[in-house]
Amino acid sequence: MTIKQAFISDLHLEESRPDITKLFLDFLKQPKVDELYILGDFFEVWIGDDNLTPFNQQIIAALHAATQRGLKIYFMRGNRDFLVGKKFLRAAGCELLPDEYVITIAGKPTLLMHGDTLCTADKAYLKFRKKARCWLVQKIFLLKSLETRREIAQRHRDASKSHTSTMPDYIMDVTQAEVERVMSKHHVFDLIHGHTHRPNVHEFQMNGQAAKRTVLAAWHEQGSVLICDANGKRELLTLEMDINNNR
Ligand SMILES: [Mn+2]
Repeated sequence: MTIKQAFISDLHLEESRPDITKLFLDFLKQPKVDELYILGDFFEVWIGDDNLTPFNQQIIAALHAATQRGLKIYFMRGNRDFLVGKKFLRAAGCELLPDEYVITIAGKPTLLMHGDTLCTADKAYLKFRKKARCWLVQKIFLLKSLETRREIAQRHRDASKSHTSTMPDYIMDVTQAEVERVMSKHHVFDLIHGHTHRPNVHEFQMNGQAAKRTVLAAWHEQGSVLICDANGKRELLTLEMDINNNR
């Protein structure tokens, strides 16, 4: 049996972008793949599994329905949806992946990541990340009312936007040394990640071997799905926005 694997990241799904939501839901109805890997920032923001807005429920129901039809869905957390928890995963039928996970694509071990931890020049973000990923900090946050959580999340997003816009370009991209450190640690020469919104395939030499880093595209103006088949063929599927379905 030939297995087809699809990789997406940085959809940043939110209520105010029904165009992107529709692209994803339409893709999910007939994905034509066996496994779907969501590599983080699937949601623009996730303030807790108990935030069951009609929008979130619609997404959960669609994911669940797709898994019922036989699609395996793997979910890796990003820097926007790191609070995705067990309740969401169970309801959506998705399996959680750790922040660094090696799978086999066409016989080759390939490392999957969201990509935020590769941007080691952004010290301010890494400091925030350390705090935000602490279980106690998360527990205290999740005890707050949904309204308070929504306000805090909005403040963080505003601060993050102004931080990102004032930082030089190279700081917001990955650090090559960190890429090679993590790849070496996992003994892989293939890496797929998102986060930077700089879709590309970077080929380089590592420990005397050819190595490859594939960066997935964000879903701002169109949808983007990397599809890999068992023979090593890779195809980039672009999903065009329906112009009649305006924002
Ligand atoms: Mn990200």
